[in-house]
Amino acid sequence: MERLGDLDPTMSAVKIGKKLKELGLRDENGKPVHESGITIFYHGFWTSFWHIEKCRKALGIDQASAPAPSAPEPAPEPDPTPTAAPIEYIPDFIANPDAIYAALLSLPWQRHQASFGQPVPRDEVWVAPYPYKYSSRIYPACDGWTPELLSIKDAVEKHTGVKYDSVLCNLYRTGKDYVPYHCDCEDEMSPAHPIASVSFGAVRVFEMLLKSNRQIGEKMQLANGSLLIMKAGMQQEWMHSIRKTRREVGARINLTFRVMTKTEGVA
Ligand SMILES: O=C(O)CCC(=O)C(=O)O
Repeated sequence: MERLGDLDPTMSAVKIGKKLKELGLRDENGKPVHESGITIFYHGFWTSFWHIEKCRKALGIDQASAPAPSAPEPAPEPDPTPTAAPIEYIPDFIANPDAIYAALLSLPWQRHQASFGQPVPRDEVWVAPYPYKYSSRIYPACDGWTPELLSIKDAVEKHTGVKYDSVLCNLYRTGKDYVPYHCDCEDEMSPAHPIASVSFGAVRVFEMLLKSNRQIGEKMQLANGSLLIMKAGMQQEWMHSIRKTRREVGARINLTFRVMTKTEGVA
C-alpha cells in the first residue's frame, strides 16, 4: 500500500483529495479521509500539510518512520583562492599626479547619451585617429592630444614597449558615477596588446569578474598616479567595473590607452 508519507504536501489540493480517496483511508473519527480534501481545496497548502499529518497519526505513521525527503544537493564550496587576473599594478607610476590631474580637468568632457536616452554615468573624451563604436554609440575620431595626454602616453609606451594610438578618458565626478561590468573587446580593438589604465584623483575600487564562472576576482584600489596594465587577452576572459560608492569621494580621472587595429565598418 502507498504510504501517506509518500504524499507530497505541495501537491495540489485536488490531487491530494483524489489520492486519499484512492487509498480508502479513514480518519480517527471513522470518516473517509478524502472528504477533508474539500477543505484542502479551500485552504490550500497549510491545510494539506495539516491533513496529511492527521492521517499519518491515524495510521500510526509518525514522522520518523515516514520516508525522509530527499536531501537537497549541498551547495558547492566557494573557491577561497579566486583565479588571479592577468594584470600588473604600479601604484606610483606618475611622479606629479596632482598637477596632471588639474590639467586633465580641462579636457572637453562630455556626458553622452546611452541607450534609451539615459545619460552615461560618467563624462568621457575619446582621442584617437579612429572612431570608436562602443555600446551602441559612436565616438568620432578626434585629434585632441594635449601635452599631458602625450606625456602620459609616452611614459606608458616606455613601460610596456607598446605604441598606443588611442585613449578613452573617463571623469567620475562623484561616487555616483561608475562604469558597469564590461570588457574592452570590441572588434576594432587589438586583443594582442595590453590596455594601459592610468588613474588620477580619488581612489576608487576596480573589480574584475571571470567570464567563465562569474567569479569575482581581486578588488583593487586604484591610487592617484597609478598604472594598471590589463594584459593582452584579458578582455576576452574577464570583465571589469568601477562600482558606485555611497562614500563621499572626490572626482577621479582614468585614462585607458588602447591599440585600435580594425576600424572598417565603423561609420
Ligand atoms: O576607470 C577605470 O578605472 C576603468 C575604465 C574602463 O573600464 C574603461 O575605460 O573601459
